[in-house]
Amino acid sequence: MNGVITVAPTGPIATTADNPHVPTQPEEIAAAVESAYHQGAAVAHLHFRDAEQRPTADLDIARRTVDLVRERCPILIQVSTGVGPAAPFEERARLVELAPEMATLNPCSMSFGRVTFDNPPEGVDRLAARMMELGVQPELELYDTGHLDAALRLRDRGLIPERLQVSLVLGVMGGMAPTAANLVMMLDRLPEGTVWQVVAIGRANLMLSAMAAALGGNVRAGMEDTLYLRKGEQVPSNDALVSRAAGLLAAVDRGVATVDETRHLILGEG
Ligand code: KMH
Ligand code: ZN
Repeated sequence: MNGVITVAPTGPIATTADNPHVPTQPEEIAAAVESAYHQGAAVAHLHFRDAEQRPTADLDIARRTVDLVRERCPILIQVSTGVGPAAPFEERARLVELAPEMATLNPCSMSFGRVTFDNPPEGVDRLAARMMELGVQPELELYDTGHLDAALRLRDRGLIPERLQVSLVLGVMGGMAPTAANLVMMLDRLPEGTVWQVVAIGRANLMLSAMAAALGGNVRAGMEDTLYLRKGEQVPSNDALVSRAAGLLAAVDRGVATVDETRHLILGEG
């Protein structure tokens, strides 16, 4: 089956001081997404930044960024409700009011580097329910084994769709270590039919993305997850990571899913 590439051009942490090519302003993010779309990305996972490059849940900045992306290309939009681990939960949750096609749902609180990433159970329930009301497809971000059980409980209570869409996130300090064994262990536990991708943070990005391509998963690519193509070589643009992901899929005889195919595969449309 063709693999879906999600571009994650900008995360919650890195700024242009870390890599001068990280897009941070709405126009820059929209340009990076359009370019990634032409390299094969079908989904754009979006974080927003204020004028000082700080992660923000400001609805005006978010709306402007989303509008600029939509003007440029028909890529599917996935808004991050993670925003930045230190942003207040209720502000983060409001972003789904933009009614994007998809949004992330982080099911558990955890340490995230040196800060606490707060996802209180009652708030997660409310956010999940609101996403259902708005028709926003949730992607569950699973940073550890128990996060899958939390996602299954949401499903069993009817708060998320029956078929799970998950990101297996490896390499966040406070979550699972980025090892092949951890990925395989998580895959073994996913319910039949789960739509999954790997989000591999840092040095193991290439190895774990290659595993995702080889094992039939979807691939996330972008400067949210790594600022280096390989040791000592900074990423020159998000495109370099997106085209590398397309190359990984091609190497295992898989194609790259188009936006229409992705609408069908993930959103069940058409
Ligand atoms: N920032 C990543 C470690 C989200 O944005 O909601 C995980 C992520 C989750 O992309
Ligand atoms: Zn993110």
